[in-house]
Amino acid sequence: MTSLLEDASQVLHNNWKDSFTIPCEGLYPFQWNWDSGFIAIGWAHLDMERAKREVLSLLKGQWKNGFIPHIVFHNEAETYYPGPEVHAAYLSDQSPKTKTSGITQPPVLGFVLEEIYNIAKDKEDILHFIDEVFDAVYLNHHYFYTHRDPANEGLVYICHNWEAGTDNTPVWDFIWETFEVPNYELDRKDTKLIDASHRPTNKEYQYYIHLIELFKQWKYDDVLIAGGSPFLIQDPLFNSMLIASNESIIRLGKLLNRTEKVGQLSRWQTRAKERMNTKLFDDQLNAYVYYDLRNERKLSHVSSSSFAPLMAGIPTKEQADRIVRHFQGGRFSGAKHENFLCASFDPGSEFFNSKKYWRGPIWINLNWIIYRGLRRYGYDEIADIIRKDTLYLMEKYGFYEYFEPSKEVNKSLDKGYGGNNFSWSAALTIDLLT
Ligand code: 9WN
Repeated sequence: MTSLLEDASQVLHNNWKDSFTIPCEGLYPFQWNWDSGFIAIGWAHLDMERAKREVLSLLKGQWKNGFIPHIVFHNEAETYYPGPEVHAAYLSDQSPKTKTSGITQPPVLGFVLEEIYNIAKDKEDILHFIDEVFDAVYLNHHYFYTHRDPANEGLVYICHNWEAGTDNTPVWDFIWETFEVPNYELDRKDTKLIDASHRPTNKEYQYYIHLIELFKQWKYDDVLIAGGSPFLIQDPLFNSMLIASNESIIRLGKLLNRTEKVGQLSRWQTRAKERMNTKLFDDQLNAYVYYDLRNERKLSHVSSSSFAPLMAGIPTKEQADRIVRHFQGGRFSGAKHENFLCASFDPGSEFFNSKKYWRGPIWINLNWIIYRGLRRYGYDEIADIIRKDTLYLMEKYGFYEYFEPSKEVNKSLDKGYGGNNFSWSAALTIDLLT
């Protein structure tokens, strides 16, 4: 093992809590939905039984209607806000006994299962496991297409910025300016644990909490949320993850002879891919953008989420060629390739901030998603740059949560941003190295 691989493996071992992996000691002390997916890929390389446990633990939080929450509170911890009592998922008649939040995150589980299948040496054993969890993942996709697509158009909505996974992307600024919020008493812990200037502001947290308070009033009823939530977005990353997961469970379903479910998934899939291209591809920006259902408008901004459709095979070759220009002397690479790939928000925008969370810094899961997408379309050279940049940042700073994109600024830094020993940074490094 190289030492980077050993160090990455150590991070996962340290963050393992008996049956699941926390994203980061202190900062994120519970099980998170999409984190656990990326983490399971890392475990699959090291210890297949742990990869399976990770997935089973996440599914313990699944609701009766198929919904999978963004946090599962298996354990108690005082270092995170908002905890289970703020989310109060028990208000919904769909929630399980296990404490959870009442909002979700990008649905990566379907393609994670296929990744695990591909990594596994004992195919029979892993297929047996996938057989066990297949219906739960199918039910989750069924939930999305029957509860999160009120106009029945093939794209699903998210109702909270935490559902996007990209919590404070500047795109949400344009939603916050559409409504007022009361002044909630916040009990933030994150800003005491790491540099507060790298985190969202208190004003932004007022919006985050306000949405949760509304959903609680509505007992997390999807019809009321779709009818009243001021945040109702078709997000290109979220829909791409669902489409990539559909594709994977269609393939796995065929191996398992789940003919009827494969048929239904394929119908959702065809419509979803078409709609991504007719509704979310922006011809001027050469990228996928966001649609604000509440205010019926496109939010035309380019973030790293705009490139995620590559991984799900959504763009035509011509669209993909146009997307790739952002990395070849375009705004993300910089004209002279002065940036590491891939910033989380358009570095040429006035809203870009290279240090602040999802407003600019590089995130390793998005790099991995974009790397996979570029490989899928045969852009091997540029995919290789993303892989090299990712491994360079890990090697130089360690497994931080996010990183500075500017090569010049990086020269004077000795660490990354946000939490350290962050699980998905380690897990996906393992995958890129093996
Ligand atoms: C809210 C756990 C999560 C990631 C998100 C990331 C951050 C949480 C927070 O941490 O969000 O879910 O409290 O800031 O934005 O993508 O899943 O690592």
